[in-house]
Parts: sequence; C-alpha cells; structure tokens
Amino acid sequence: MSRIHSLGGYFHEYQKSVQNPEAFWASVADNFYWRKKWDKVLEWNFEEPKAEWFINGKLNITENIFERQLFTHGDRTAIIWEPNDPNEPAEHISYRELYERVCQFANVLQAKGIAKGDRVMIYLPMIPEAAVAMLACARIGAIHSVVFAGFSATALADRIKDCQAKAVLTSDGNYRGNKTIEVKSVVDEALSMSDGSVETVIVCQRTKQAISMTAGRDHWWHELCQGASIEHKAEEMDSEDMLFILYTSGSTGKPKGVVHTTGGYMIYTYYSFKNVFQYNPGDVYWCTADVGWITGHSYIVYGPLLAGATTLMFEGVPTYPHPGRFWEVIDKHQVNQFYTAPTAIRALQAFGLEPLQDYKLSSLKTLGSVGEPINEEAWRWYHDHVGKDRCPVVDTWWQTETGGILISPLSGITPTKPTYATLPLPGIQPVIVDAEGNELKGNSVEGNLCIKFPWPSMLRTTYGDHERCRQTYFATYKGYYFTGDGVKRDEDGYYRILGRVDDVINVSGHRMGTAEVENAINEHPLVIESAVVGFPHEIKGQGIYAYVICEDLEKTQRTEEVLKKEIIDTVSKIIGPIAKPDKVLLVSGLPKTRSGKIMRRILRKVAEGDVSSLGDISTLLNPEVVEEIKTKAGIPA
Ligand code: 7RM
Repeated sequence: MSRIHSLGGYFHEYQKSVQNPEAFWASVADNFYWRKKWDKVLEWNFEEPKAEWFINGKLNITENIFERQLFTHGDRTAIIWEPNDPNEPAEHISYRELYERVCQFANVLQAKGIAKGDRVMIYLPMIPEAAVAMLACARIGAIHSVVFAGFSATALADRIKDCQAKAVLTSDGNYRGNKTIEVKSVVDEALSMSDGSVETVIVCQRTKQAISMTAGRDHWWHELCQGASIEHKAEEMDSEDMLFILYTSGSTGKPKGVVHTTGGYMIYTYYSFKNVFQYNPGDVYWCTADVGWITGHSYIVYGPLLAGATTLMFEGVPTYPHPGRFWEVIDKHQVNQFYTAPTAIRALQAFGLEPLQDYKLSSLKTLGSVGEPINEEAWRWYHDHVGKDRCPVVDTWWQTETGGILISPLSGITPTKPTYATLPLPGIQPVIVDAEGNELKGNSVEGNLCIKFPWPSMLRTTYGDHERCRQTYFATYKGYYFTGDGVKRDEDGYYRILGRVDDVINVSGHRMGTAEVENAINEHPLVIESAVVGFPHEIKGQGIYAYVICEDLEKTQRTEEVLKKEIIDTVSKIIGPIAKPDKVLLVSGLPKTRSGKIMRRILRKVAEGDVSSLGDISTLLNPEVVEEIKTKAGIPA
C-alpha cells in the first residue's frame, strides 16, 4: 500500500501529488478504516491560517493501529522494549497484547472522569507505558501532551497551566545510565506551582523508590488496572479533532503548544514512515529519540504502529554501561532500520572504532539521521563504520510543526549525498525565498525555506493562541509556511539544510529559544540582563554561550566562579539540565542598537572566537563594550 519502489516511481508519485494533491492524499487515506468517509479532502488558506483535511471524516487512530490489523498480525511484535540495564530482560509486546493494555488503560482513564477533549500530561520515562498512555488517550479522544521527563518542575508546570491539563501520567522514578532520577517529586513540585486544573495523577511503578502519594489525587497505575476490562470501544473522532499538543521552543521565551489533529497526521506519519525507511513486514525498526520529542511521537509510536511495524523502544543512554551499547542492542534484536541524531553519532564517534569491534551490525539495512544538520565527517563515519558502506543514510529534515518528515531520501531509492536531505516527499512543495519573500526559482540558490502548499500533518494552530501561529509561521512571507531554516538548493536540485535563521538554537538536537534560556538566567536575583547565543560545539552541534550583566561582584560576596555556577544551576532548575550554558561570561554591558536591540551577530562572532568581520559597530549605542567583551572572552586585541 502506498509504497514507492524506484526513483522513477518517486518522480511519478511526486508529479501526481503536485498536480492533484487532493486525489493523491485521498488514495493514501483509502488504505485506512474510516467510520464515516470524508466529504471533502482539503480546505485551506494561509491567511488565517486554516488547513482542514478529510472534512467530516470520522475515525479513531487506534482503531487503525489495532482493529484494522489484528486479524492479519495480532501476534506480530508491536514493541520491543530494551531496558536501561542490559541485565534486565527485554520485553516483546504483540499487537494483541498492546491492544489489550491500551484498552485497559483507556477504561482506567475514563473511570477517572477523563473524557474526549480533556488534556492529559504525560511525564514518563521510555517505558512501554509511555506508548500505552498516548494510545489510551487517543482511544478515548483525550488530547495528550507529552513532556520530556528530563524537563524541570517549572517547565512542566508552565505546560500544565497553558493547556489546563486534567491529569498527569508519570512514574515513581526513571533509570538513565547509572543514575536514578526522581520523577514523581518533580510532578509534585510542578503541581504545587500550577493552578489546580489537575485532578488526577497516575503513577507507574518503575524504580520502586519511596515516593509520596497525595490521597485522593494520586493513584498507582497497576492498582487502577486491576479489574479494569481489556475491552474498549474506541471513541469516534472527527478527522480534525485534536490528537495531541506538543510544546516546542520558539524565538520568544514562552514555549508554544503545537497542535496536531487526527486524520491528516495519521496518514502522513504512516506514508512517510513506509517510504523513507522502506520498512518491510518482519523488519525491526529502532528510533532512539525520546517520546517527549516529535520524533518519538511520529516515528516510535504512530507511524510505525500504523504500518504494522515492530518498533524498538530503548530506555537507556548511548554510553551506558559502555559506549558500544547501541551496537550491542542492534545485534541483540537484529535491528534493520536505525534512526538517531547527529549529536549521538558525534558523541560515539569520539570513542573511536573500538566499541564497534565486537558487533556485526549485519542486520542493518537503513540508517537515519534527524534533529540537526549532520556534518560530513559524522555522515561518513555513520555510513562507513556503522553501515559498513552498504546502508543508505537517510538525512530526514522536518519539524515539530510539520508532524512528519518533509525532505529526505527514500532509503535505497534516492541517491544520497553527504549532508543533503535531498528531495521533498510526495505532496511537499518547498520554495526558497530571499529576505523580501521573492521566490528563488531554479537550482544553485540559497535562502529561507518555506512550504507553499499544505500537507496532511501540518500544525493546525498553537494551543489557545491562533494569532501566534499565524505570526510565527504564516506572516513572515505572505502565502507561505515559513520554517525558520536556511537552505540551499544545489545544481542537482538537492536540498541542504543550513540551520536556523532565527533566535532558535539546537543543542544536541534539542530545540531551544535563546529568549527561553535568557529568561531562566534572569531569574537569578543578582542578574540584571543577559543575552544567549549558540556557538559551534564539536559534539552537541551547538553549545550555549551566555553573556550576563550582574550586580557589582564585590557587593554580592561571591567569587566569579560561584556566581557562574549559581547561574548555571538556575537554568538547570528552571528549564532542565539540557539547557545549561556551556559558557557564562560576566560583562558590564551588552552591545545594543540605538533602538535597544541586542546585536546578537556580534555576540555570535565573539562566541565563535572569530572577530575578523564584526562589521560596522559604530552605529551601536555603546561600541566600547565590544572591546571589553572581546578581552573577557580571551580574544587577543
Ligand atoms: C524533527 C525535529 C526542528 C529543527 C528544524 C531544523 C533542525 C531537524 C534536520 C534539521 C538539518 C535535518 N523537530 N533539523 N532535522 N536540520 N537537517 N535532517 O528535530 O522541532 O525539534 O526541530 O531541527 O533546524 O527547523 S524539532
């Protein structure tokens, strides 16, 4: 179904998808089970913006994962779960078993008064219950919002408040490498900061550490499941009913709740999964992302399960208990498609080839990359040493907002080129525009990446604030969805993503707004003002460089080192450890324009250690501060 088999086939499908998008997507949607078929495929305009797919179609996405497939492959493994500790046994969960666990938990949620349209926060580690929780929400029509379990209490509380969540699903603790992380106490702290919308907390037992349970509010997952039926009739959803909200960073301090709906997201994640990875029945597919990111949603849970695939879920980290763990897991479970992030590749590359030596990796057929631009060296290392020169590397470009992969090679079909995401998937119409929004046609051009026609898994809105969605994505260049990424189209028409052109940084594949980190730094009582920029980092892709103006050090009774550490800890507390600045520079001023805008361009140059082309700084309000910053950063005059 819907599978492309050759490069000619790809061009043919692409043509069809552009000439008649509605007929094209309708034929993909025909593969699914709709309780009621749609009246119209698409209605859209980018002014509001509005995009509606499969209008008046009725369905439930979990019915398409389970009921549609149970007769043909109820016994097939849906999820292989590999725990953090390799000595703990892996779990193999069949489609039938997963179906029963999802139905049972759907009954549990309903018994707790959670109904269609309610928001449910999921703050769980990488255990099968995370997938069960998402699917159970989808089954009853509740809107899930997964928050990465490494985020802080403040970050969790902000998200709970923003969507007025009614329940939180969490665990007692979380194993990560040699650490045990308290998860429940973070939830408790978050709830003490939020405004009472949460009535129910369901706690999954993982580490069995001692935790406190609030009577009436907190319940054990396993206790609620006792006696709950394993049968459940799925709620009927409209194609445009919300499936989930996922918070992501933008260029302002406040994360946005990106909204995805049911029908379009379902067919696009399925279609892109099958074609990009060229998944065949019986293959074992492994994506190393966390379910807290969009990659985990679309390509651990929904896409693979809709395609009847076996998807591996890994609880641990790449280097525990040794830097060969990924390769060990690939051999152990005979993984055929492996999908990870450049930051992980670079981190493992730093250990050399030794950790690879004990493993065959002969099951591998396809390697994937996602999350940030992959540098040529990492691409080659991945291709030559992990793929042993015989596995195509699919460099998949997409975003939380796009819901699924938009630009990528199809494995074994599209000829690859290191660092290139290559060509758009069928149905995707990328355009490159200059700063004024003029479309740059033809090959060998560089500019800002936009998309000019809707696709089924496009974001519909930002939760509770449609105007923000319009402003952020549809107002910069009229008539286009603006991605925020710079891009080059080369002489072959291949796309190479150059990275963000806005104030968003990408640290180890995690997206962060510079303003978000600044706000966190500013929470420290001695901080007056701060400015954050990204700088090239060997492993993380980008590191975080913070310029901070503080109260007079002498009055603070602290050494510079102590103050810097406090600032770093503040960020860790407010956002989470992933947002910790790599470098903090205490300065007396920040370079500003006359209108008071911080000149980040200068700060970026200093952070890179390259001040040869600072440009004209004479228009600055305070040009003298640039010399001070250069000196403090250790750049010779
Ligand atoms: C899937 C995901 C989105 C941003 C995006 C880009 C960057 C993602 C690639 C990439 C170059 C890639 N969603 N990005 N994939 N850059 N090549 N293959 O990562 O919302 O968290 O981030 O990530 O800048 O705009 S995300």
